[in-house]
Amino acid sequence: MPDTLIIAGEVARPAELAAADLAELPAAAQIADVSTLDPKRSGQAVRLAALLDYVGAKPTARWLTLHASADDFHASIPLDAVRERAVIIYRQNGEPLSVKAGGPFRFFIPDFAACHTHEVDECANVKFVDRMELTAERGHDNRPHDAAEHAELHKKDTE
Ligand SMILES: Nc1nc2c(c(=O)[nH]1)N[C@H]1C(S)=C(S)[C@@H](COP(=O)(O)O)O[C@H]1N2
Ligand SMILES: [Mo]
Repeated sequence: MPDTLIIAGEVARPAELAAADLAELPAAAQIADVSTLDPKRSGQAVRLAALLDYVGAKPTARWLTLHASADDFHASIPLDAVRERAVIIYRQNGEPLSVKAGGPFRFFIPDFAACHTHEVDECANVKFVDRMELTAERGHDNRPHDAAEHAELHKKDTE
């Protein structure tokens, strides 16, 4: 499992960041306790908007693709829909976010739609994100399309 997060594509300054680098982003970028956004979640996060500023996202960046090479899961979402609300959870109790919790980096949209109902749905809360790619056009996305595919995917959670 890679312990860095790559941010690439339509950005002025592509970056590869460790959790310690995220922790050094300014206080305004940090969410000390994610349960304030969603009571079912916990940990420390940084705002997507702060990361976009850090890498210098270009105006040509319209889509954000979240890649988890660990299990070959990918979601591509319109950047404008998540720019100001999505966060990346990267720590819990002072430790790197565990794989069990979707770490080391977990994308999280606080007010997601139900699974497979919308481009920005719960399925886009990608766990084990190792690369975030900004593009002009939609990128790779293999989220489940319907309830049957979704049930099949979640069977893996318990295997
Ligand atoms: N890497 C990765 N991220 C993933 C998935 C996955 O299979 N692999 N499943 C997605 C789906 S379909 C859902 S509904 C949510 C479930 O997150 P939760 O287990 O934290 O509720 O994670 C999403 N993130
Ligand atoms: Mo889902």
